[in-house]
Amino acid sequence: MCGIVGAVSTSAVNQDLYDALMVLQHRGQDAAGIMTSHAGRVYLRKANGLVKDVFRTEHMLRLQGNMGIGHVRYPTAGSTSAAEAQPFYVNSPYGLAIVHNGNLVNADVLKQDLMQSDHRHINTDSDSEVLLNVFAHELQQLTKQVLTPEIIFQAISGVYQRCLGAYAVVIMIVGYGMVAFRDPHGIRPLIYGKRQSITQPGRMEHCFASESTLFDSLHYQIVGDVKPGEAIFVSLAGEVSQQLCTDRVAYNPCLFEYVYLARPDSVIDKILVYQFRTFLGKTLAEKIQRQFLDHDIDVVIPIPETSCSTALTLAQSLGLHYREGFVKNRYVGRTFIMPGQQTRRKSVRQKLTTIVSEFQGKNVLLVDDSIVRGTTSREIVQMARDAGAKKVYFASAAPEVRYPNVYGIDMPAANELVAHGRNVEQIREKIGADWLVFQDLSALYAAAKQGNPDILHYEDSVFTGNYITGGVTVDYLENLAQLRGDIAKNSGQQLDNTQIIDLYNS
Ligand code: PCP
Repeated sequence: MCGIVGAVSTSAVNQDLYDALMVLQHRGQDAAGIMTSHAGRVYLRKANGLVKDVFRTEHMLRLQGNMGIGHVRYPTAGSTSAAEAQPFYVNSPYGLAIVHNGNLVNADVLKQDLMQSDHRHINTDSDSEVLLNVFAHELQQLTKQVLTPEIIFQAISGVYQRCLGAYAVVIMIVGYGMVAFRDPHGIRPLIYGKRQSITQPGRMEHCFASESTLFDSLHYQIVGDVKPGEAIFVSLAGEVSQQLCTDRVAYNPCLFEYVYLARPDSVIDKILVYQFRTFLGKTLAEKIQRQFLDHDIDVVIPIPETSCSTALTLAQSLGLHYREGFVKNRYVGRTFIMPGQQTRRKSVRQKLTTIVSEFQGKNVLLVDDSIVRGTTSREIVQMARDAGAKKVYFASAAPEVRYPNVYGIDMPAANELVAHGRNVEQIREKIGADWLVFQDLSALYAAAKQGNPDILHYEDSVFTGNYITGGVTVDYLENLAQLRGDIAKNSGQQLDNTQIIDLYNS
């Protein structure tokens, strides 16, 4: 996942885009970028680092114009070099720039087609550059005369025919406006908002973003989610056109957005993330009551921060005390979205410390939103014991994460997932807890249904191994694991076989 934003305004957008990226920082800590457009020129600043470090006053002053796009990167495809930070730009036709959240599963085939048949040069390993060039090619084929929204929508129909995978996208068309669209399954979120212009009364300003939260802080009103397969074009003058650009649509947003990725105050596809997570606390409590009727839990302790809302409801439902036994250092980022296992492990100990009084002599139930690689849970169980806990029980608000993600979450290799090929007892042993309980998938569906009864099926591949877009073969998964797994990320250190085995066993 990454965070994307785009705005067409009546005054300079640079500050709004910066503020929006600050709100989206939890979706990617690796790189950030903004491109704006003014009087037929584009202005770009992108680099590795957090938003606050990438943009200095001198950069902000250079980002001129009333239209612009922004991105925070969480690397799932391509490398982590600054050159692969977004936005990407291509000069023909018109001058196009993209920000993209998601992952194309047929990027390799598309890249070959683009180079051999469409004679387009792709300069990076990023699937977002591929996506931009597919759109550019489709648009080029159609623009014999004046560019109209209809032509743009036709080009997007061409993108839908060629691109498989997850893509929430905003593309800026220099001199014309910007178009936002979402893949035919609506896997990654994209929300549309608008507000009255202060400088030009009667005019509206428009914004697209990965999460709704930023609309609040930037005073936009939410118009709604961009629908799967839909494209919305906003011209420089603020005229809006929208169209469904494919008839092969299904509404299947990613379940993991609600479990972990999104902020709790976001509403995605009409589901309030906070309510989703609190609901999971009730269902988890019911499961604990069913499985461990005579449990001897003294206290419920969340593993901050995502799990807090679930843990509180769980404690209330079980009639137990909720205590904050772990303190999170707010200056350490989200460990899951850090690239590389060694960085993530080190960061857990830097991120969390214990308040000994909350553990000493107690049977504690630790609650986390999910167990992915098991990095956090292993460390945390040990820390609870070191702090004097008598028994350490563990509850995961999500079911076992058993399969790689191919739609933009950094879980590329099945053998890195602690639940892959293991049953609950084996996972319990691996993380060192006294007992372990996972949420059922049906509870996640029930939580989502509370918020939006109209969506019947979600993108749930990390729990089920069912990849809804098609195009995900065994060969694809093996290749992904080799290219993107932790071993590949550590290849700069030339690990030998023994070190690789150590990495997984440690
Ligand atoms: C992530 C999540 C779980 C961890 C990582 C699961 O925490 O909340 O605690 O992944 P693992 O099994 O591979 O360790 P963070 O990314 O630190 O985010 P937050 O503080 O928002 O919960």
